[in-house]
Amino acid sequence: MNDHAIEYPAEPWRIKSVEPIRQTSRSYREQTIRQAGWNPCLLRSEDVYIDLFTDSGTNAMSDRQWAALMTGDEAYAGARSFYVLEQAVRTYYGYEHVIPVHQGRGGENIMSRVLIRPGSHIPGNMFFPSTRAHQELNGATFHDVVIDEAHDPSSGHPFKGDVDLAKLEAVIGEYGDAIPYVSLAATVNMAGGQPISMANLAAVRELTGRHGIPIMFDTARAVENAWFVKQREAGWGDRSIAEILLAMCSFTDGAVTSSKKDSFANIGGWIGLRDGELAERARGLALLFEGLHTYGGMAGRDMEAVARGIEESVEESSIRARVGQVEYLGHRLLAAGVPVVRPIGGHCVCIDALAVLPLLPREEFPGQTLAAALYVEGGIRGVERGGLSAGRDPVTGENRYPPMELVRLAVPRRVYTRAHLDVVADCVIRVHEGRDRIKRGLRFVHEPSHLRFFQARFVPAGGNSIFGG
Ligand code: P70
Repeated sequence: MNDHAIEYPAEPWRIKSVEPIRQTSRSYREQTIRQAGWNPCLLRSEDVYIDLFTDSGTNAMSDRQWAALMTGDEAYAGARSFYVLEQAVRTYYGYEHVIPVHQGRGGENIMSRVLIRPGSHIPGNMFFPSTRAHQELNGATFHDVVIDEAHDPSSGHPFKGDVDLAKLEAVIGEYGDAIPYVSLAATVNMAGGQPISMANLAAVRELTGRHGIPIMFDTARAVENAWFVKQREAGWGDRSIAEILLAMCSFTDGAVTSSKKDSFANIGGWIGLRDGELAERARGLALLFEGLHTYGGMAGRDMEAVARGIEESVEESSIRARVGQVEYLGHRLLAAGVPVVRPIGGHCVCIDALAVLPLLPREEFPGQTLAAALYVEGGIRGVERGGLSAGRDPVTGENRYPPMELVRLAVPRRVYTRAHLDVVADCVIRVHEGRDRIKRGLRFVHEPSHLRFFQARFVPAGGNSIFGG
């Protein structure tokens, strides 16, 4: 067990600007979730009390980031703000070539188009929906090579994002030349925000190096990963977060980053590469899909905000309080016997929906059902991370049911207070205690073909409501 940080630091900031939120009645929420097709994603945000749908783009920017917005250079070509962003990425992540994109998936699109050919195979430490969708759109097959513990919500393994080297070696043995790169994430979102260790990164680098296979890194939450390395991995406790981040990236050949996570920005992202020739090809595609290679779909002011956010993200007091807040929520739920993924992750607490609703068949989407129930109970919005998010197999068309069926409560950075998290914990605990009332799940009335969880609509499979008598 890794409950090393059961001390919850106070936030290293004070609040300068506030935004009202409102609580609604249960009957109002029953009506709104019905209108939203039982999909919390389709709710209006003003109908949500505490919004833990995502930590992406929902963070509070600092006064310095807001000030930086005013310094944005909006020149079409060669904006000063681009060079500010480029310098920040080079300094903190170490990639020589920096290509701005409008957000992470814009980078995934370009990276996938540049590197993948039909028939490619891509091993990775667990899938992420948008990452895998772009890989598959370009004709690749994804292979999950994460350690088994990552799929076990109750395993307390400190680095559930680690690659199983034997699994990776087997995929390399089978597909060799058809592997354009290994796709690594830090931290692993779908495992519940679980980190990859420095030792494992080094071992993957050594193995792929022998076969000449590059590593592409998803660094959306790499600062959170660096924090866990500092806390949990021998030899790294005395190193700064900035040093650890740079060391992590040094094992990789390139990165795609959504700046909407670690970097506190409301929009933005970038591709980082070491190879000049690859970067030139990526720039060419950025022109087509994002914008000129010195803004890539971002306004100059956004690039300023991201650059400033990168600097703030590696401040130790900042990352300590951020992860501490998530751990606070997780430990309150654990103490009340709610089954959540352990150890508590860097950006979210994930409820094990299969353990809460063991009688619901997977086809009725227990995770989505539980997410809807949390909203009805307390106006709390989480997101399903299970069968619905996994989508259908592109070849067979069958539903994919990953081993874990979770409801993710992602905590935006610098947005909610501990009192809000207590409200969330109390709500989840009440739903858990009354779980026997949830007798049936949901069935589709509208199923989109890509990233279906965002826009799917449902009706209760058992008739009028998910709540039986
Ligand atoms: C979330 C968001 C985005 C994300 C990510 C990782 C590890 C890339 C991206 C894409 C939003 C989201 C996106 C797709 C499906 C569900 C949720 N994660 N890599 O809430 O970045 O959003 O900027 O295009 O977590 O986890 P972007």
